[in-house]
Parts: sequence; C-alpha cells; structure tokens
Amino acid sequence: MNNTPSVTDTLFAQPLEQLQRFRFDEHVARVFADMISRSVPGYDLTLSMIGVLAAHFAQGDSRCYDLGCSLGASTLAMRHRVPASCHLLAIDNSMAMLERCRDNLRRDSGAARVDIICADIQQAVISNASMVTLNFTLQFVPADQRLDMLQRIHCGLRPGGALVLSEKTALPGKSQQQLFESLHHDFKREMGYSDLEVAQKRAALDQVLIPDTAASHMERLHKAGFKEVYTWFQCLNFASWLAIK
Ligand code: GEK
Repeated sequence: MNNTPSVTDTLFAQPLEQLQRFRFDEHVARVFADMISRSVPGYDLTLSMIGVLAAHFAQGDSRCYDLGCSLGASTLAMRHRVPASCHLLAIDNSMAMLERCRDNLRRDSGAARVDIICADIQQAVISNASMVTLNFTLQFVPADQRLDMLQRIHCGLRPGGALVLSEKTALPGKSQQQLFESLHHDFKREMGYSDLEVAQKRAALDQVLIPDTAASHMERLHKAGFKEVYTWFQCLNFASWLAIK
C-alpha cells in the first residue's frame, strides 16, 4: 500500500550520547515506512481496512481527510476505494514527510483528486466530509485538546460519515501496562530491533506520544457526538475504532 522505497530504520541502533526528543524530521521521514510497520503490530492491516472502510463510507462529491498523513499510506488506501468524485485532503505538519508523500502520490494513478496540505491538524477546517482518518496521529495532540479535535471532526462530517481512529493505548492498571509494554517490546525484537533500539526510541518518544486508555477513547468519541463507536481492531496495546456520525 505504501509506495515508498523501503529504507531500513537504524536511527536508534547505536548508543546516542544525547537523546533528542522524537521529531518527524527528514531522518525519520526517510525510514518511516519501515519504522512504523516494524513498530506497530497490525499497521498494514489498518491500512487495508481503511481501504475497505472507505469503500463503504466515502460518499460521492464529499471530502475524505487523512489527518497526520505522513507518507500518505492511508491517503492512498482511501484513494483506491473512494468514488472518483471524492476530494482527498492529506494533512501533516512535517514538511519532510510531505515531500515524500508528494513523491508517493506522483507515482500513484488513482482517479480521485488529492491535495497535500502542510498544517497543524488542530487548525484544519473540516467540512463536507464523509470519512476522516486519524491513523496513529491523535496520540501526538496534547491530551487536553483531543476532545476539541474530535468535536470538530464530528461537526465536519456528513450524517452517516465515519472517523477511523487508530492509537497506541495505555492499559488501566500498572501490572497490565507492564505486561503489554513487555509484549510490545517482544514484538519489536521479533521484528529485528535490538533492546538498545527499543529503549532509546521509547525514551525519545516519552512526553511526545501520550497514549490514552481504550475506555477514555470510547468515552471521548461518544462525548464528541458520535452515535455509534466500535472497536474494530486490537492487538496488544494498539487499537482502532470506527466512529459513525
Ligand atoms: C499512516 N497516519 O501511515 N498536525 C499535523 N500533523 C501532525 C500533528 C499535528 N498537530 N501531530 C503529529 N502530526 C500515518 C501515520 S504518524 C504515526 C501517522 C506515528 C503528524 C506527524 O508529523 C506524523 O507524520 C504523523 O502525524 C504521525 O497511516 O509516527 O506513530
């Protein structure tokens, strides 16, 4: 689904003297396709299901948004399954990601129009939408601004329109949290990352990626106005919800 030539992620393979806060810069953008598919269990499944859900929910002459589009993997998944009269908007605030996203879209021959927009998704105007995708992006929005983001999405969706929200989740109890973190660590080792890589990446993401519990996501989606909310995917501490207006 992702058109990017795969470059192996070795960003955290060597001991780093000064660990910087994780940023979506050109170093990350270059290896991002490999990084996300080896870090998020079920990532490829979320992409193919975004295609399936787009085929179901996208309405002709409406807009479909990919908020936090990175390299455009979810945009492309939607583009191949929506009516040609749909207008897709791929939004991200990382120029490094968007340059590669633009190359990926150039190589794609889908019929629906796509606009790539460099913007903070918290400022994005959402209107006449039949589908919105937040595939592992809300976790980077400050926690106290997440409800407002979801309310604006709800407001911009047509009746019957859908939001797909995928996130890393926090577990409600300390021992559950430790168990699932350790299983996720095992998954990453299985995908070829060393203990050093896992530890350094985790430290870089601390205070950058802030996960919520699955229960608080469900509650917030309802509070934002969504009538129907379904957990359609869960694997370890990663989940995805389908929220319908
Ligand atoms: C995929 N959805 O492959 N405004 C705009 N973009 C943002 C903001 C913000 N406030 N905060 C973070 N981002 C993609 C994967 S990655 C997920 C999404 C991950 C962007 C950020 O620049 C990055 O490109 C993306 O959200 C998150 O289906 O790295 O775990």
